[in-house]
Amino acid sequence: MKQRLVLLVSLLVVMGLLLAACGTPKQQATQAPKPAATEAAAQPTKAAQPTQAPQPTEAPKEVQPAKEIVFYNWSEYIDPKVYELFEKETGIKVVEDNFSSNEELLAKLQGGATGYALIVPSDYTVKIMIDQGMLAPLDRDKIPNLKNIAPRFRNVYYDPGNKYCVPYQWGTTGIGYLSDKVKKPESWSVFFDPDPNAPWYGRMTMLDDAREAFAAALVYLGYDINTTDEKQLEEAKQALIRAKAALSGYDSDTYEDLLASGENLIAHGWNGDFLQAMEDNENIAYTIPKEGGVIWVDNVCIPASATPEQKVAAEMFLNFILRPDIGAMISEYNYYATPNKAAEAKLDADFLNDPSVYPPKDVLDKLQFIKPVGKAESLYQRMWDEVKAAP
Ligand code: N2P
Repeated sequence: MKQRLVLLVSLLVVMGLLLAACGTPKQQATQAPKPAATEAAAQPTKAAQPTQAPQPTEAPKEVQPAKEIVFYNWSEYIDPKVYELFEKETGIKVVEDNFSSNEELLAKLQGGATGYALIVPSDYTVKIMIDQGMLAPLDRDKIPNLKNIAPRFRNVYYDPGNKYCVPYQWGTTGIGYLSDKVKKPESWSVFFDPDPNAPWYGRMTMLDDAREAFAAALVYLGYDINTTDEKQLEEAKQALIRAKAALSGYDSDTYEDLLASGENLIAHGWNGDFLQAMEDNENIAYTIPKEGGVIWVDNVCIPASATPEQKVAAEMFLNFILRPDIGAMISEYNYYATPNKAAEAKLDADFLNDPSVYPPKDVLDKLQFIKPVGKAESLYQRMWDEVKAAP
């Protein structure tokens, strides 16, 4: 085992040297005077405020990292301690702003919002953003810890070779419930064929998320969750409107807390959020109904609108969160599975064996990825608006 590791490490070193040798002269010229990330980290203020005026004979100046960056993220998705540790090491402050759905993130950036150095789109949204030129390609030399990513997260359809994004966490969408008050919902019918006499009628939430809500309805109806067939979508819309009468609301941020407090009894949501809430209420349980559900991979990417200074700082942050210890810290906080192989090695066996985090094969086989649907994107949006507007 150890021997294999040594072999792997030497292989990586050799590959790294080869890659470095392949760099263009220009890259080499700018890289040569660059201090290693940790050195820069040790002297953030010195690096940020050069005291000497640059001499004309000096090599071209490195872009200095921004002193503060904004991370546009899902709520409760990262341990705030990660920001503290990063700031201690680099002097760079990370400020977090939150969004609640991929569509919100996309609309915000398409609307011209700037100032974000890092964003966290899911798989299908990464593809949409790359196709629309909304992401900045990563400078892989600045993110050597990319080597920690497990091979199966490297050649993903939405970003082959991780050219634009770092896989962050992955998970599933299913149903959370209070096991002391409700028997395990085996089917999505709990939402789409709701029993008005059940104690959970009116005490359920669904994600405030067009693609996730339609995916739940479509999978219940036995259709492809990425269908572009208008009739099927219309049927799904009707199912969502039927469910609406049994909901206390749509919620993607606090649904797990409303379950933990006992205010709600059943919620459509993401596995890790329910597991987090188990800390407050041990009766919370998570299940994927017999019809199946959604599987997704979230990714940290740099928007094309980031300034060079923000991009350099963002890449330092990406390299930081890819460290095995930080990757493990993130999963220990948010209870989502990590695509970081080196971080996984640091996680408890209990976590790695939890079927709510790592679904067994028979469940995995029933999960589908949400995919970009092209022109039908606006159809989904219009129908979702109609669901939201329905009485
Ligand atoms: C974290 C939300 C998980 C993101 N609160 C789902 N893509």
